[in-house]
Amino acid sequence: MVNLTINNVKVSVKEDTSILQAAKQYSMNIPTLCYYEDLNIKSDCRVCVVEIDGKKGLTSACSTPVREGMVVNTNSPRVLNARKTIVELILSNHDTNCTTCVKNMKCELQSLARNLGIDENRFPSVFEKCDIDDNNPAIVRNPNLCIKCGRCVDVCNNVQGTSVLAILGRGHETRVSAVFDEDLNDDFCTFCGQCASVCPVGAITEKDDTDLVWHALTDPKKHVIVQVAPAVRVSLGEEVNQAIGTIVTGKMVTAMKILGFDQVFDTDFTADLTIIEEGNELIQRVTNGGILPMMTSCCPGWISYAEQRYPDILDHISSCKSPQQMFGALAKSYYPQKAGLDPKDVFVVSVMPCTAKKYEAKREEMSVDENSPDIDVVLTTRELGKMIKQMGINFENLKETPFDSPFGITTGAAAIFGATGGVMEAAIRTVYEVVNKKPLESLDFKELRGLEGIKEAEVNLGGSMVKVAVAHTLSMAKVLCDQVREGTSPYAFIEIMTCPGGCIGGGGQPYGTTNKVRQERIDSTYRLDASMTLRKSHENPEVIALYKDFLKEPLGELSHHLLHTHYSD
Ligand code: HC1
Ligand code: SF4
Repeated sequence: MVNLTINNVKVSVKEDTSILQAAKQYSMNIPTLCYYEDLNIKSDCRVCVVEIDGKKGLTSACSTPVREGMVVNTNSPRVLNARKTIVELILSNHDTNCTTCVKNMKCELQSLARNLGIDENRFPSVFEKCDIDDNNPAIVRNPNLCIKCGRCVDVCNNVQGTSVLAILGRGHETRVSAVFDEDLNDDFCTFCGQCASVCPVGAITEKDDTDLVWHALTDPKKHVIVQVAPAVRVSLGEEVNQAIGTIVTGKMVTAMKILGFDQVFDTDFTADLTIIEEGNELIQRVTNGGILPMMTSCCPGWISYAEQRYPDILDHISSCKSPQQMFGALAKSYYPQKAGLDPKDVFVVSVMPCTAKKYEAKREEMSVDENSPDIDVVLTTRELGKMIKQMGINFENLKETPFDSPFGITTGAAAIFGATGGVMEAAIRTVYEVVNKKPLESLDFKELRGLEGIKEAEVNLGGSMVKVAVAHTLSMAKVLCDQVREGTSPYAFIEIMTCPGGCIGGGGQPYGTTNKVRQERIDSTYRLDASMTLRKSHENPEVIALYKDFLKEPLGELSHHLLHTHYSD
């Protein structure tokens, strides 16, 4: 242990702890801007400077390890003046029209300026307005708000390994941009939104579609239905002042009824359906000598990545549409038929933890009727939080309401879709029982759970041991994709999710997502699974009824038409 003094408090911390972390452990928060837990230390912005006794200059707390006997002052007049000067200089080259900024009240720069008491800027403005990049369906990049902290570049390069964003130019010309100063587009961006998730200001955000939904909700001709993804119920609470990981399913449904949705359905239903279709596809590939390993297809960030960088392995990807899109296809075919509605009047909204789902919904293949998309609008968890606040709903006091039928009964297998490894675990629960014709002894595949980058398991299918693997983040996906490309992959089935932790860590989730937060959301996900009576997708009675009444059989003609697609370069 290392003993030192921070602000007259004697502290004792492990070796190699930074001054920033040491202070935090003792409840003293040093302000930061370029620093983000779990990302690389950049030490660029110098907002976290502190004064160390005996040292002439100021020191960055994020990058300096503690030393025995150190005496640190995190708030001396010299420190405060330096911090204030740094922030004023940033503000002098920033669009300071805070009230119209998408991150108003959620902006780290804004709260830093407030905490430092900056009422007026001593430096003249050198701000010059430039174009906003909002040409893609998922992400808006507003360079006018960028403070060049480099967090987005770090997550894009080092977590995702995609290197779409870069810091270009020098001096006054320094800017964060997509490579070659291009707009973000699907030639190279996967729309995972991890950049938006870590941006401290409003420079990269999801495209805000809340107005489209308000508009539909007030249109008397529209029958507006909504589906909610598995990962939203364990994170939405953070948007409405609940503790991290609070499971808010019932209150969330009530809130959406108050917002005016005619029916509130559960994406978990089509997650169960995906397992039936995808599980049968796997069994068919294994028994008919089809292309293996099969790879999951529910994550649109991963699909984009594969199309851009691994076009030669696209036939490994399952032909199943994602649960979001299976829902959309049924919502514009089976549902209006059952509810006696004209499909043209049905307006379908999704609430997803994901920015890439906005892009997925607009892909050409995702329309039963080629003139209109199956999903009309995709909102992120953050956007739903915003609508709840706009409506003035006191979330905490809401009563709980169950999801509506016929897409309302779900299983524990679907509940875990939002955590890395969850889709694989759900698939194994079904495939094992279908192939081996006996119940699985333990439903919990602990080796597939948690934040390890790549996880593996072995399953006995019809007497032979089959290997499966799970990867999250695109840099981990790359490891498994290279094996598939080289023909050395030892696996029969691979799950890939783009975002760290899976969808619970999606680019549309509440701000402040760190590994600690991801783990809490994951724990809630498995708690939810364990609490459910039904925990296997093939036991979902509404899914069984859907096959009986409408689809007839897994991988049948109607399933192929509605629930499957294929990807090509
Ligand atoms: Fe996901 Fe999925 S798990 S992709 O992360 O397969 O977004 O939550 O809805 O579609 O079910 C997202 C989450 C989500 C789909 C499912
Ligand atoms: Fe979206 Fe989930 Fe994929 Fe992230 S992991 S891109 S949240 S589907």
